[in-house]
Amino acid sequence: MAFEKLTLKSVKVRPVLVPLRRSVVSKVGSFDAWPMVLIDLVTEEGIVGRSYLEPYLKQAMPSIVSLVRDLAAQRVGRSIRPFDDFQQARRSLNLVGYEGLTMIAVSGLDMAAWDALAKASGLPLAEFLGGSLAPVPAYNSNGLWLVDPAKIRDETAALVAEGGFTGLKLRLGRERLADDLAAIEAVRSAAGVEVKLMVDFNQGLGLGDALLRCHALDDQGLYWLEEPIAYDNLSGYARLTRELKTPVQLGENFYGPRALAQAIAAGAGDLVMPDLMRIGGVSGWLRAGAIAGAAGLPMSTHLYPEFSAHLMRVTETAHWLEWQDWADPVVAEPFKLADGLLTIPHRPGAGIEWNEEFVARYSYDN
Ligand code: SMN
Ligand code: MG
Repeated sequence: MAFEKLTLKSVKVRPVLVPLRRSVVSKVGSFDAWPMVLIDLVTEEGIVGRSYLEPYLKQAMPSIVSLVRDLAAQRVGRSIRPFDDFQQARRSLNLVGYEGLTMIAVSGLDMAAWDALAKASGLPLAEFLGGSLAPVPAYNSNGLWLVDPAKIRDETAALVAEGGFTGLKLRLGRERLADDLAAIEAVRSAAGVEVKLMVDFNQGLGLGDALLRCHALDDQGLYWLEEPIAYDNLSGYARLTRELKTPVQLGENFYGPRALAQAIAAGAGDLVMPDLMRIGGVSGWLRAGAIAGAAGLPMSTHLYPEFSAHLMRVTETAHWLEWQDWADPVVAEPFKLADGLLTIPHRPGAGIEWNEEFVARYSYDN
């Protein structure tokens, strides 16, 4: 059934803490369970737009929940218009800054709003945006954290088998270069030399150490070197990008499309990978995608594989989807992968509904 417009009736915002099959051990933190904020935008017409946020930090959840609730409360009784809502929400929080928590809250609501509009039109989000459904190339990012290199061989085999993956992400930045090299060798011996091996330092190095470590790894045939240094050190990224043969990847910490434009202007990377929670949801992604496309930079995704898969289908320079199954426990019908490709389900919207039994089980109040 199609509707002429959707009117916001209420919002439901629920924090959950979802167990992880493999603990995250990285330079940005270690996590055994994954905090998520589930957002339901309920409309007068009966359509419910859904999205989730993954704010990494349990302690950030109360602020995000309250920001999302406050922003939504201001819109009750109004039509859902994502681009207008995006501008108005940002303007209303301008005086505490456009980035950080502000952008996270704006992004979560924006994704749920687009989901609602696509559902109301009866189309999967990719088709609603003017694209088509086709399998999306994905790499597996569900493991290979900063663990003992001796454990990596078995984990690699398991990760490949989870979806016939031809690309894997390995976290690097161990104290000794020799241990990073041992980890790379362990992945290759289990997955074969053809495997596309993305490596992520999670901003763990200063520029001096990054120059040394990345030059030392530059002949390893790695697919990309992700976030070697602090995300906002654009001149440092520009230097690494100029000096290294291996493509430099960044972007999961771009807050809004303008940050992407600034990184491109600075020559700060070869590849970009915005995160929906920080780039500004679907609205922010569409704008970022246009900028990356005009600059000719390949654009990959970060987290949020369900929404991201739809968006890859309308991104000119779409590159790789990062696959994580972390939301699967609370999603009613998790997305499926085979032969390294994610299949977008033929369902209206982004295709996520909640598994209420598990949402109740993992409900979290701090
Ligand atoms: C990452 C994501 C989530 C937690 C830790 C690290 C990482 C990535 O930066 O790119 O997947
Ligand atoms: Mg990363």
